[in-house]
Amino acid sequence: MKSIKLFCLFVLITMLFTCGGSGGGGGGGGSGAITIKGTLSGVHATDISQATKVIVFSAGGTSTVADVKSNGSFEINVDAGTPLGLIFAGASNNFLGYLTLGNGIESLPLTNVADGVTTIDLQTISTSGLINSPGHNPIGTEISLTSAEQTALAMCNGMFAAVVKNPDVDSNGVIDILESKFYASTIAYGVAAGNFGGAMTPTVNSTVTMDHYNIFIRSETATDAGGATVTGPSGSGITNSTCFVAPTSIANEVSYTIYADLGTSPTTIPTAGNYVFTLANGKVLTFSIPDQTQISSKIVVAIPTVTLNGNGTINKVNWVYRMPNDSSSNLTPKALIQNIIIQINDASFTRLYDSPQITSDIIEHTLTDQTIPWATVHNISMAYNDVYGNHYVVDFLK
Ligand SMILES: [Ca+2]
Repeated sequence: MKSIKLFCLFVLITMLFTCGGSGGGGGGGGSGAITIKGTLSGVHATDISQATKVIVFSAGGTSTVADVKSNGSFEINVDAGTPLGLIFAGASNNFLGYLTLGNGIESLPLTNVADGVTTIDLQTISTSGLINSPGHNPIGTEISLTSAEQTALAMCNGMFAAVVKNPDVDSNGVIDILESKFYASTIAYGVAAGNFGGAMTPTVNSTVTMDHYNIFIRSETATDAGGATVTGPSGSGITNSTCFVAPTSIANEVSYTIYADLGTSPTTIPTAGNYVFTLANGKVLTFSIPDQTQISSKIVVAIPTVTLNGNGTINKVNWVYRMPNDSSSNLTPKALIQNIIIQINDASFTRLYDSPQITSDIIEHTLTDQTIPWATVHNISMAYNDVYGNHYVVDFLK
């Protein structure tokens, strides 16, 4: 299986070059403007009364700031189409708390907003420590998500949620966005998801095999580019490991990767806990990676169906997105997915075909090269980015 690992690594690095870092802007609007509003209250009124600003930000680092009025109410205008974290700041730009929608969804997933919605009123927001819960939860009303989509979203928003819960990644007491900094982390998985077994649609394993992972961090501060080491939590197998400087096409963006240079990771999923990156300039960035032990059943898989021409060459590939253990969970692509690339390889892992990057609203691709014999195909990789900028290379053997 080592050859598959190395192959998947190559795919990941290829995607980095293609995508320009770790997901960039997180998809992008086009779904219209929305006003988010609410009123702060709750048992921790003393703390929350100190809130002077409400901030929303995307996994790509775009942000909007609005004032909290003296009566605790706020309104902030955002673009739909991208998940957003929502946090509160005090007068000294200190972090006071974040909005949760419950069940592990620590962001406003504005990727599948119902038609005609222009306002989401969170109503009275109750506070417990740093956790803020809306009086009105928009999931299921203004935001359309099935139960399966909520489960998948909770899994894939974990890395972004870690920054929502700790938006002062450099630990200097000031929310990074409010000091013109942005740090983010994403994850990439190589996944062995099933076999075609002679059919034109593969059989999907109910729990897929996580083959390896890479963790990416990125900074929008150019002076962070001098190199980095990382130490993970106990059991991670990562101690003072040198990070690989990952390519990015975004100006001033610095990206580091764990394990891109080694070709494999010490465990198939990262151990939950704090990963402390020490940069050559002395800066220390702490990212908390959430529990990944459910990923093999809660990951989204893109399942291809291949259609041949009369002469045995591949005509087109269609696909659906679903969870491995729930064949009925036909997921709405735009709720979870940014884009996908289809990669077809022969037995020596020579690339036979690369699709262009395909946006989530498209689930069929007719090959621009109609001369590839199905008989020579060894595997198909459905390599997609989720709406939080995480990467997944979902591999099916023939
Ligand atoms: Ca900071």
